[in-house]
Amino acid sequence: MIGANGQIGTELAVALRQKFGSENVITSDLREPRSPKEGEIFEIINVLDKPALKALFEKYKPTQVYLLAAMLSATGEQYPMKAWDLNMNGLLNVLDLALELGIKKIFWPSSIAVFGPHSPKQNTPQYCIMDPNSIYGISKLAGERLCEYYHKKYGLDIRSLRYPGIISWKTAPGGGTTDYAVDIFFEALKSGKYSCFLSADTALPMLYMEDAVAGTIALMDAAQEQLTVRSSYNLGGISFTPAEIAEEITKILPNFEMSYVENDPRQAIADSWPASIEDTVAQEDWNWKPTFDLQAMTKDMIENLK
Ligand code: AKB
Repeated sequence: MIGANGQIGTELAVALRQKFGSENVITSDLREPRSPKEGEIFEIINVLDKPALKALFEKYKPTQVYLLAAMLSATGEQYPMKAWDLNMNGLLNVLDLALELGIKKIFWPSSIAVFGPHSPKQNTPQYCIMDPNSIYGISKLAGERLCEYYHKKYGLDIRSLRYPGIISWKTAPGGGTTDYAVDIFFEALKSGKYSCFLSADTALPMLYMEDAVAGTIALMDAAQEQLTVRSSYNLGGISFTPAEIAEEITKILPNFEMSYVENDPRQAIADSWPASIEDTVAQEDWNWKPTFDLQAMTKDMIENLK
């Protein structure tokens, strides 16, 4: 797993270690994890350093690679060329080395950021107009096209999900537009209030980490012939606005106060994204079914963060 110290990697790695055994999962990132555990194999790697990545693959001979290293939407707007470089060349390095070294299976995350202002806003379908206008979304859409291309042209077994905003309590996300929906829980418990950088009525698709991890593993376990999408699968979970999540938190923490900051650059990114996602193709192909709604997620987040 490359980019294993991030929000998704941290929890996906735990699930993969449980499934395959610690000795069979190699995690890697630019820096050491904050709390390395005994018996876990970790390597420092920069996915843009192709010779070092090749040496790593030759050392461990992985059968599957999870490429999670990426720059997200908000940070991407601050460093557009760095985001493009990491998101595109990181993927190309892995795809090329997979072909060269015969690595069997790749997981690469895409995002709801592949959609844009002319995509249908509600229940955005698998196939529709896609005109992303953030560098992150543009890189993810280009990446999806590359994944499908490498699958069709070279037979590479690459699988991908269009993650919505992922909500979790173990590791905070960093640099995304959907991050408010995680920050809000930390602040609600710490200070009893939260100042939100998105407007009260900005609905966005979100998913609880437990569902995201289960969905990722289900996709990776699915038989090849079940999969009809080789770009990236739509993955819907919960759709809610800042006002709705604040209301849900208030049911458990009655003194919680929410305020809103205007003119944050992340608002424009959020406004260009879907409010909700339609994911029947994932349901039909590999039985995707999320289990957490807004209420269950809020309860679980607060219980665990406490
Ligand atoms: C972001 O906000 O950039 C990410 C995403 C939706 O891909 N969480």
